[in-house]
Formats: sequence, structure tokens, C-alpha cells
Amino acid sequence: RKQKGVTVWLTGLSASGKSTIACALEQSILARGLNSYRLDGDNIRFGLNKDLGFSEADRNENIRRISEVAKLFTDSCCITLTSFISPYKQDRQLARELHEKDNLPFIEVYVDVPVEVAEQRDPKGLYKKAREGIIKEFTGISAPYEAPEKPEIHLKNYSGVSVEESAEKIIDYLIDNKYI
Ligand code: GGZ
Repeated sequence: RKQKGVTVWLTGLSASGKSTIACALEQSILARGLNSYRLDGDNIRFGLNKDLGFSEADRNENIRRISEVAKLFTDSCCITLTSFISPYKQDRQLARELHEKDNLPFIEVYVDVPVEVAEQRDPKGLYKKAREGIIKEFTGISAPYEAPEKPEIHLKNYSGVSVEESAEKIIDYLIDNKYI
């Protein structure tokens, strides 16, 4: 087959820019005539995972199911992009192992922004609600985010770095490693 499958797993805080980067990345991949699919809250948390909330156990199950779905897309030779906070190291490790067991490539991308920056962006007013206690167990405020130690790609997606530049770094990695 002409196209190889790969899962590009974006992890980071709410408002870090995961989904925006994934959109730009998808555009760039499609423009090269390759197939790509994005999994994010809009098509997963409102469908397959609509029974899940934000407790630790629910997040574990959210990420477990997404890992399985991403693996299936990637097995079908798709360039699969996931944008979920995925705050727990162990869940991301499980996602990686599921892929590696089936010889499918898994690329962890840490979309790193300090919580202060994410809180300042606050596009949906969720950080404000978290501070006021209206939203409980909010990642970075009242629930943990365990930063990746050895992600394949570490993006500092703030202070003058554009979405296009961040997406371009991922594209470069995919080219350098012959995924595209
Ligand atoms: C974190 C929450 C929460 C809590 C609702 N904590 O910025 P958003 O709005 O659009 O993205 C966030 C999204 C996180 O869902 P994930 O499936 O990515 O999370 S996880 O991987 O941890 O399972 C945010 C919104 O849902 N949201 N409540 N308490 N984010």
C-alpha cells in the first residue's frame, strides 16, 4: 500500500491548542493527497463516550476506548490524529503499548503551555468556572496533568509560536521518519 498508518497522539491542557494544531495538520496531510482522520471531543465525547465524565476512572476509560479506536484507524493505513488532554501517564503508556503490540507506530506530541497561559486564553470560560468551583476536577486547576517525560515531539505552543509552525514541526517529524 502506498500510505502507512500512524497515530499522532496530542496531549496537553485544555486551551493548549491541541485541536487547532490537529486541524492544521489534517489540512496539510490532506493537501499531500494522504488520508487523515481526527478524533477529538466533538466526535468522541458526544458519541462513543457520551456516558463518560471527568472523574479519574472516566478519563481512564475515555482514553482506553480512544486508544482502541485510533489503533483501528491506523491499522487501516490512516494518519490518525487524536486531541485529548489525556492527563495520566499510565493511560498514554497503555495507548502506546496497544499500538506497539500490533506493530503500529505511535507518536506522542506534548502540546506544552504553562497553565497560566492556558488560563489566560480561556476561550470557553472553563478555567474561570473551575476557579469558582462551578466545574470540579478541572485539569491543571483541581485535577492533575502529568506531563510527558519523553514525548517524540515537544511543542511549546505559546509566546509568538503560530499554530502553523507547530503543525509544521509535526509534519517535519513525519517526513524525517518516512511516515509521509
Ligand atoms: C478538563 C474539561 C472538564 C474537566 C469539561 N477537566 O477545552 P475543551 O473543554 O474544549 O477541552 C476540554 C475537554 C477535555 O476532554 P478530554 O476528553 O480531552 O479529557 S480527558 O483526556 O482528560 O479525558 C474541556 C472540557 O472537555 N472539559 N470538563 N473537568 N476538561
